[in-house]
Amino acid sequence: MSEEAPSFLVERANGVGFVTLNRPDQLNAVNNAIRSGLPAALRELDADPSVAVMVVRGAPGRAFCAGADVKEMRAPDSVIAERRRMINHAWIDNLDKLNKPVIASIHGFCLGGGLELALACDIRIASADASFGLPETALGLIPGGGGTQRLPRVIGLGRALDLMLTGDRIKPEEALRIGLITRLVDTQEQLAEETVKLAERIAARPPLATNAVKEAVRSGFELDLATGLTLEKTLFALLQVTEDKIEATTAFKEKRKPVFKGK
Ligand code: CO8
Repeated sequence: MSEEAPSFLVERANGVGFVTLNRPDQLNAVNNAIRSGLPAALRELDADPSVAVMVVRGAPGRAFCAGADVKEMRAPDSVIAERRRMINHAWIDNLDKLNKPVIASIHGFCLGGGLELALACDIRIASADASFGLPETALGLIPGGGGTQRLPRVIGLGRALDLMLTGDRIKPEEALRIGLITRLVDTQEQLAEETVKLAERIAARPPLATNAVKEAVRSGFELDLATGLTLEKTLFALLQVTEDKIEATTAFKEKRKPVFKGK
């Protein structure tokens, strides 16, 4: 792979937007081009009416993503400036602002910032060659892309602390068992196929309802139960008057396939 090759690729097909990390020789480690470009690419797909679901994946090879590019790491001039930079350029946090669902399609190494990126996605599917870990303490660091916060929310406090304090890598069967991923297939080829099938299946559903589910669950997770239930009711009420809801119930009565417009 020449240095001129783009660090990530963006494609669209059948209602699905794909962002592919494209540094396979460096195990798709996150460089500045990815850090600055990937959030904007996802935002663009999120705003594109032809796209209903997004997929983040790694170019074929040995990794989804082996984390931040360790070779680019430099000691900052000032810790105050570094803290400010980390907060202002929290690129993975941008995924929290996306309305449409994002699927992380994971093969090979999924480490450090790579796992943190996957944790910011809504569904994680992996192939049997995947391995997961947050090795940052071995570098004298802590996960800085949301791992300390999102991992406990996904797999629970005890398991998250175990993974972060040991830096241990876990296999996909274990990741499936503890809920870090929700789908597991055998090969990278199957992963590519199953990811597309899954994304297209979700993309075929009424998009306003899909996005509302994402909002209800993600926002509600940070709220107390009563406020979350109110949010759910508000979104439910809003959906009641959409053309897609009327089409879905009419099609059910008429025993035909509904045609959704995203309105
Ligand atoms: N950064 C830069 N280059 C990398 C990285 C990386 N994270 N990982 C692998 N590479 C490169 C190697 O340098 C090597 O390049 P080259 O052939 O030019 O020497 C190539 O990829 C292949 O790697 P290896 O030869 O090391 O392959 P091995 O099979 O021997 O080992 C491992 C694979 C175990 C994955 C090993 O490469 C490794 O330990 N990599 C580092 C993993 C790591 O520590 N990741 C965490 C980084 S810190 C982090 O992510 C903090 C996130 C903070 C904010 C969020 C931003 C993303």
